Amino acid sequence: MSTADLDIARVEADATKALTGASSLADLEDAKTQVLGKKSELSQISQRLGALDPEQRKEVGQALNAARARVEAEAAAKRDELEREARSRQLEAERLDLTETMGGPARGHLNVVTQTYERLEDLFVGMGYTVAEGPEVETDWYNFTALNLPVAHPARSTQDSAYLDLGEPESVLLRTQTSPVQIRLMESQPPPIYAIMPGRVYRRDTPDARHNPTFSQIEALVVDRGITFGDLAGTIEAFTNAYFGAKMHSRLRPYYFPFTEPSAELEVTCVICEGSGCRTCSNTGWIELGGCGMVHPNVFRNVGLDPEEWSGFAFGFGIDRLAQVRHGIADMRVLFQNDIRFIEQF
Ligand code: 2NL
Repeated sequence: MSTADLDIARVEADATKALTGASSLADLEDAKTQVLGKKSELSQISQRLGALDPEQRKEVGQALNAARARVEAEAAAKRDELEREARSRQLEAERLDLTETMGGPARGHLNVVTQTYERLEDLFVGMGYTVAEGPEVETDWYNFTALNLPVAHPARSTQDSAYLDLGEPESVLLRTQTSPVQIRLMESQPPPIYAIMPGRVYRRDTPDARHNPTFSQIEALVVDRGITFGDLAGTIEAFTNAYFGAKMHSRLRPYYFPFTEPSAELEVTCVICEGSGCRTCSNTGWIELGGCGMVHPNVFRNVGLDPEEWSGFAFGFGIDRLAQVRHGIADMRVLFQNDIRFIEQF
């Protein structure tokens, strides 16, 4: 075994080490030039072959070619490996996930009062009622006179109602209730009538926990033959069960409204204590929601209906108030302040 052989083994080992140590394709190119190029140790040994005798030249030459072939194979393998690594790094960096979605802009939702409108409409439509609408600017006739409100009634005062500077003084106003829509309905179509009128009404109230100058009201009107107070009470109980749940009940207590006779105040089981008595219901177990009664004969006469032939009932309550009671909202004013932290809860 010649010293040249030993040299070849050492040179091959060094070359292999230099190649496998390359950490990038550029590194590998440098290492290849260094271990396989013209100035490499392998090339230098080749150049010295001519000085050997033929026997030795053949032997060393073969060993040298074999070593160079292995080093070249090692370089090619290393190149493959580095290329694979570079490709997967690039793929990872440029990864495009076609299943990824952007979500889009956040969507809002209807205000809790609007949601209450819609639930009420759904509920009454489900009971066979139609939904009627009318103007928010009304005449004294539709808002008061036709409803049997005497001329001296306090609701007519400029302290309670918002009159417009239009026509005769105190003849046009922002409606203080939705009842004028009921008058218009009775004028425009013959009975039977089973209808609700939701809408905005206006009163010159100072805002507090239970009042706001602008609020929403819903009234129901039934006009048919042989309608009784029992129909009224049953309808209100059915509504209470449907809207609040089967555990909730209604009760009617004598009251006075000029447009109904007899009239009653409408109360439902306290949602907070479910009737056992608490601070919210002043220990009565009941919460006042609105009013109701049998349509006054004068109201029928005012729209040209014969009170001997037709009878009916009406009831009304505040929609904001209903939302307040149902959701246990302590102060009604938050319904109109549009604080996003409140609005988002519904
Ligand atoms: C309440 C009470 C009520 C009516 C509204 C009415 C309408 C006509 C005839 C007779 Cl056309 N009555 N509406 C009757 C009783 C009570 O509302 O506290 N609302 C907030």
